[in-house]
Amino acid sequence: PREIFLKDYKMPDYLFDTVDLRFDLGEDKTIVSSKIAVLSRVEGAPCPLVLHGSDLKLLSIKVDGKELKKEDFHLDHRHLTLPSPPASAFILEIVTEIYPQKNTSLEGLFKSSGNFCTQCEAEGFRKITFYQDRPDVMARYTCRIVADKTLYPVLLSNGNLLEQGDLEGDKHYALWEDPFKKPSYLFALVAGQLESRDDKFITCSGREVQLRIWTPSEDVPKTAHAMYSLKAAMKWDEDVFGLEYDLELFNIVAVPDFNMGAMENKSLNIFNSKLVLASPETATDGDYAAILGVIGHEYFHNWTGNRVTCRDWFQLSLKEGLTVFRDQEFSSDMGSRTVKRIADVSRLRNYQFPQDAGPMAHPVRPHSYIKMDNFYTVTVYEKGAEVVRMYKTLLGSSGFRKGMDLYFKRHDGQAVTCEDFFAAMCDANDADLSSFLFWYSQAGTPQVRVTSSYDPDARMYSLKFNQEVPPTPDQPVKEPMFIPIALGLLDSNGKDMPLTCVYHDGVQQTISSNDQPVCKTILHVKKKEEEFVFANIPERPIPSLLRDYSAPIRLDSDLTDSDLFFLLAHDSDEFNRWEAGQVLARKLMLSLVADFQQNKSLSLNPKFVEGIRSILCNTSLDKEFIAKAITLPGEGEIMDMMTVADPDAVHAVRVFIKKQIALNLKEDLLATVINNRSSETYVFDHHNMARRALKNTSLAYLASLDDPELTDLVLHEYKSATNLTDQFAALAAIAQNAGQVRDGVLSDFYTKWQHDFLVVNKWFALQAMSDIPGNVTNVQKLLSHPAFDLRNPNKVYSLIGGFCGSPVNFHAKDGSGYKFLGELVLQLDKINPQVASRMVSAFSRWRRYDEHRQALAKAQLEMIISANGLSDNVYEIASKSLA
Ligand code: HT7
Ligand code: ZN
Repeated sequence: PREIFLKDYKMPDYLFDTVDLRFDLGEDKTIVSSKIAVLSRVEGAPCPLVLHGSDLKLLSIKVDGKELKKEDFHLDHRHLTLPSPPASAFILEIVTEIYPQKNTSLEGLFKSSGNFCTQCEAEGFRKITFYQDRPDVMARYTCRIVADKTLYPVLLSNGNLLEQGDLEGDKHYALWEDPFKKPSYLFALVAGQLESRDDKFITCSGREVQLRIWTPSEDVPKTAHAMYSLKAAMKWDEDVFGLEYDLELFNIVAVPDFNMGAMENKSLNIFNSKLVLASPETATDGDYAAILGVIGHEYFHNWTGNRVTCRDWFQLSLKEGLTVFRDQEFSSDMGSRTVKRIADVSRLRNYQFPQDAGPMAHPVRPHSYIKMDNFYTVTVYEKGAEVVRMYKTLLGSSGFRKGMDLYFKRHDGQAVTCEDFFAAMCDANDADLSSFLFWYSQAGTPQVRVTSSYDPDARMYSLKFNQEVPPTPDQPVKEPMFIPIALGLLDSNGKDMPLTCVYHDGVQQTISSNDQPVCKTILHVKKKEEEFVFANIPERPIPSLLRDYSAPIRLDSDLTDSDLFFLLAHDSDEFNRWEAGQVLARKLMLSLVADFQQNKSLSLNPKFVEGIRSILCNTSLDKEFIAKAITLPGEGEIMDMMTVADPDAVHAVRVFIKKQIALNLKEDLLATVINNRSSETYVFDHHNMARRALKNTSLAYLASLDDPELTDLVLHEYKSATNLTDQFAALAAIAQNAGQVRDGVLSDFYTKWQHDFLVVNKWFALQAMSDIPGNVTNVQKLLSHPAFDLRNPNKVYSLIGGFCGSPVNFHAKDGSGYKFLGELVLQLDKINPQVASRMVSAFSRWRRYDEHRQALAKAQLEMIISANGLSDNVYEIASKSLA
């Protein structure tokens, strides 16, 4: 397979002005006719026009109306080349035949539940027709769709509907025109039996926009929350960024077979059904929140991605990092900012940190790829969002907004780079952020060590920072990063001290004066070693560092346990209160893991239990915050901190602490469950979600004791639940403990929900993720369950992905988990390479485990890589994992 490098980027020699497409959708084949108005960029300098194409049957090709003969073009399995096209503007017409019914890759044009649907990002358009399938080729499109009227009554594409009508032979057509220039990856078509929920939105300038959410008719009642989310997102983008929607129509279509969550095609967003459909009985609070976030995300792409797009795929984070940041801010504004921040940081730590420390580590802007699909990663998305967040931290809200305004003013309608975004931020604020660009080019999570000292006589408090950016594949040596550290200093009453001035590099910087006290500042840490000395500090403070997690780094400080307990109780930065508890928990878990490995008996520090009790019983705290604060760090997070990851020890320790907490706080937990039971009607708002989160977290603690009385309580919660959040939480609580009760409830749940594929997927995932020893056999059995289908990505992610997320069973010492995955990756690769390569990623950190496990996992990777006909997708991940 060929590797593509950022350094080799070249502007296209040909530009396309307009593209007129016609689709004749048939039962066994589809004919795609395209008519492209081509403009030569370098007039008079003849050069070949190379079009991408994959799995296409070429029927005809014409230049300026004249059919080309075989010798006038060259065709291989990836390209169609015209060696000497006309030197000035010309019309290129191409007709191809494709087979959407056989397309199980879910890329290009495919069928999902009987409906036609497209997915063109990143390079799927080339599976539809020959084209310069790259984001810097932007053109205006029309799309005529012709199809059977009974089978496909609804025909949709981007932009505005120009015409529609009947044709002979029970066929009909629709003609769509998108007035905005777009790259091919934003093209979309949907044809099928769908019905819509309709609504409208009046924009800030008074224009009316028709909103339609399309699903199979029986699902329309489940689209109310998606519609609410869409309208909220449209309003938010106007209020916060001054960005107004630009067409009269906005369509969303939900499909059950989709490789990712959703796709932001211009005015025709296509969504995985699980991110559209929700009712209180069939979706959890987590699903409701995910729908809000993803509907927002795809809508926000209309400006950050569509109006201003990426020059090349290396710049993916330009649109994705920025749009994730925007959806995070939107969700924060719609709920609790702290809780959302905690959830986002946990995601970063649990998924992105391990990627940044493994063989697939890559910068936010990668330097190379074999298959672009493999770079839709937590690094590009979540770390990319943190990079955008740092601009806001450094420039302030209004500075950030000025930068965004300038970005749109300069680049509307263009395909640009991360430097263009950076330049807009700097220029709008007259700021010099030069070394900040390393965040785009250097992989690896910076490790920052902070040491403090206090001089009571001089009333000076010093913080010394030392940063290390670890080596990553192809990047052994790194430059220091520009790290914004938000900080406050707490006095002995737990109050923030006023910060007046700080000495840095021998230069005194004023922070605030007496009449306008400031208690928080942002330190700009740019060198490998750097000291900041605060003046006028009356007593030894307790520092609250990296407030609101102001940079995506691993921070290590000289705070003692008692400092951490103090911060947990008093920090005015709620994120850092949670963080203090997590640091304590991580330290505790690591020391118990060491005890476990040395066969010492485990005992839990009573101060830790008391800390949890004081949070649990603190009525002044937000309930969702409490739920987060009493939840222990995940097993992956702890393993990630060990030299040799030991899944069994980490699991045993986490279970031990959970049970100890449950035992010691049983009465408080019981009271929490009883006092926070849900009302009859389900309401999706912060207050009610927070109650449910706290009640269900407490319930899980209690259930861990596997005590018959408590099991009865959990069963009661299961049976009396009036919404899926409570019912599924009770089911999950019971499912922790093997036995008849578990089996009975799992089968009851399936019987109840077998007609709803989205709920059944949760049922698969719950069983797949189970820590019950030897669970691989159960998961193996579930592969042949009538509701399972290897061709549906959601089912694969639930069952196979879920299983790989259970450290004890996936990493079982006998290698059964690895063997299970190895065999499945090869089966899946024949069906859907994108999904297969996501699954094979579970092997990528095999070197983190003991030698015995390493050998077993490596053998599976070697078996995979030596298989015949392996896709480029799986090859890239497997080969990089073995390198
Ligand atoms: N921009 C979208 C990316 C996407 C995608 C990429 C590769 C293969 C399939 C895909 N489906 C959607 C989604 C987003 O981030 O908004
Ligand atoms: Zn996106």
